[in-house]
Amino acid sequence: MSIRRQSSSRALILVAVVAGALVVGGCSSNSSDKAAATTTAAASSGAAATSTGPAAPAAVTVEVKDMKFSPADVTIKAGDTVTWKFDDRAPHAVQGIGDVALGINSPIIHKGEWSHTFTTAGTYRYLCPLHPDMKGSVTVQ
Ligand SMILES: [Cu+2]
Repeated sequence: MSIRRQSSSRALILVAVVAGALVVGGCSSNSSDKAAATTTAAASSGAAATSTGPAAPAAVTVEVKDMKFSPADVTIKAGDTVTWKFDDRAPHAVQGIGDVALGINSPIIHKGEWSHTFTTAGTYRYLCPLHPDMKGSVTVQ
């Protein structure tokens, strides 16, 4: 019984001390503490954006082989680059379908690579003009 009473009075003292510290802290340097906290948060979120955000463009490779694009449909983010890797018995090309895909126009390539960077969101369909059954698409988010 006496132990319990003692511990509860200790708890009361502890609460009073913490409350006093909060009041003192609030009075002495409230605005500068807030400013420091805001600066720290901004700095850490900025660092996170640098390491994992959209600043790092990705590269996606589409194989042009066995008379097909593989994978035929890819999804990327704006700013990413798609590289078509041509390695087939026959030469092929990548040609955009429709006005939205006007900039997608590779030369005819037998062995080699051609890249295009997509900066605007949308779905871009393309085909091989030499073999119109060969089709693919790039979806830019
Ligand atoms: Cu072809």
